[in-house]
Amino acid sequence: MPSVYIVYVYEIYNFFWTGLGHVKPKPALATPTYEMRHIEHTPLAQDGKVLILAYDHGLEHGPVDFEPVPDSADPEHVFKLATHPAVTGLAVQKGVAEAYYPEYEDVTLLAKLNGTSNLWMGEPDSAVNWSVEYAAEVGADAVGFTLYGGSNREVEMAEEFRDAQEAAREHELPVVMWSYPRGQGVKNDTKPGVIAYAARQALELGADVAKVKYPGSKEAMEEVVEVAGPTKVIMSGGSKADDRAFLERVRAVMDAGGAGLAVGRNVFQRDDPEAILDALEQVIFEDASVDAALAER
Ligand code: FBP
Repeated sequence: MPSVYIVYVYEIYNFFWTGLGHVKPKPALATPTYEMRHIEHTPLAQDGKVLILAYDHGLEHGPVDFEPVPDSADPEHVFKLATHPAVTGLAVQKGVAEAYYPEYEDVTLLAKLNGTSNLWMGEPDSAVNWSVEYAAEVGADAVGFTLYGGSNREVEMAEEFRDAQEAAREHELPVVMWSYPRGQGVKNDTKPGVIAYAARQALELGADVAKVKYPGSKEAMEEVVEVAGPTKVIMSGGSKADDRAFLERVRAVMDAGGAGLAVGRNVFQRDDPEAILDALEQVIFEDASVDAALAER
């Protein structure tokens, strides 16, 4: 029978079946393929969990972020921290990767492809500073890209992301989106609905991991994780908080089904950064409570 008739027969059957109050069965969704291939089988995830040490602050915020612990201005100090077993990737810009990564090839290198200084006063935007091809040549195991949804520059940024994401697929590199709504279209970038939108945008545009701000509660984070589908959701560390408050946020993210954390200042602005990495290892990878993680120290 020609296939067109088969379709007619199927549609007529459905018309009567659903007309009788039956729910039309939905075709099973195919298993997401890129997610599985690019994250689970790359060093960026361990047991499906992610702990990225972010160190692009020298560009994004300037040396002021290194003042609390002056040693942190030295990239070597942070590359050494990235050898902690809990760290699944170190996010740096091109110049830092070129200068230091060759000595630390055991570190999983996440090439942060775009970034802009705090000296820029225009609508939120981020210059693409290196290509995926060049990052792969330097040794990158993953790439990262900021998208400012709601900025007047969103369209151009999304187009730049498209090029990077497709090149990353060719190189089989997982893609992390720093999904930060801000700019003229965004009144409040910490509203749960805005953060959920940011996570969804990461899924829609093809990111494997969405790095988003904490939406304020475990319940709100559950919604964020839900709408991101197969895209893993990780929390952005934020400015330095005390140990308990910080770990409680991380615990809430994990309890909400999040995959982990990308953190900078809450590690390298501490006098004992290894101690907080130990605690994060417990909470993220060993499912420990905050009390248990703090008691270990
Ligand atoms: P923190 O954990 O220090 O917040 O770092 C995460 C990060 O996304 C960095 O990669 C980036 O430099 C910084 O935050 C950008 O912060 P913001 O744009 O919110 O000032």
